[in-house]
Amino acid sequence: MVQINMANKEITVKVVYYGPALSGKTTNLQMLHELMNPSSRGNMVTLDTKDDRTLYFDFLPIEFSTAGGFSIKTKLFTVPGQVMHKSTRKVVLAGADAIAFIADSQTASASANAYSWRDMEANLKTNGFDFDRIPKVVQFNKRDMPDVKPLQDIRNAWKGIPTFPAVAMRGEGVLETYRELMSVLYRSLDDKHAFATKFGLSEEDFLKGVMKNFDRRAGG
Ligand SMILES: Nc1nc2c(ncn2[C@@H]2O[C@H](COP(=O)(O)OP(=O)(O)O)[C@@H](O)[C@H]2O)c(=O)[nH]1
Ligand SMILES: [Mg+2]
Repeated sequence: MVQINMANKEITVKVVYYGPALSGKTTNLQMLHELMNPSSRGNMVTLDTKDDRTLYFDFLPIEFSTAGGFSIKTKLFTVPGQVMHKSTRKVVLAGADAIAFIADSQTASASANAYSWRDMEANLKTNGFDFDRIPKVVQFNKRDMPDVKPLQDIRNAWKGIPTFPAVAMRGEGVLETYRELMSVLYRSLDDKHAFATKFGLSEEDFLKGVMKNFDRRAGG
């Protein structure tokens, strides 16, 4: 759940990468980390899912500032996709301000994607969230694989939710997905907290701040 500290002009948000096992959630975070300016990136925490008795997730903090002097702290998490980690997913998902759903484009993964989407919906609802109102983007990863669902079918099926093709392993589509995620996040926060009118924080400023972290010329 977003935390707003007006005295320090500090905003903290939580973003979750959700999806079935092995769809590329961890890879997305690793690539974001790699694409970031060395000078502005924090440490990524990756915990393996070999022992199913503990809570596991990945965590990547991304911090940026806006022209208006706001400091935005973004906490990125991934959930473990394996069916048995349901309770972990529910905990990680709690308080999410926006979600990137990472689907596996391979036709053989269609039912795993659908299962994970329903699991996400159920988890959000038991956490008391309005599923339709939480900002979401969908990434169709692994476009490099031979037997993938055609992009046109995907776009027809996901009307109303932004979808992005990706080959996360090569970094393709990773930043596009993240930028749109931050854009839908901004609009949802602006709806609830009037960022633009009350705080003078525009979407353009917000996204400029987001993308500054990935401009290697600026940070060195
Ligand atoms: N072919 C292909 N493999 C990928 C791609 N993205 C990730 N992978 C691989 O898929 C496997 C699972 O990725 P991972 O990020 O750990 O999935 P997670 O379970 O969703 O976190 C790893 O072996 C990755 O290298 C991609 O775009 N194409
Ligand atoms: Mg993972």
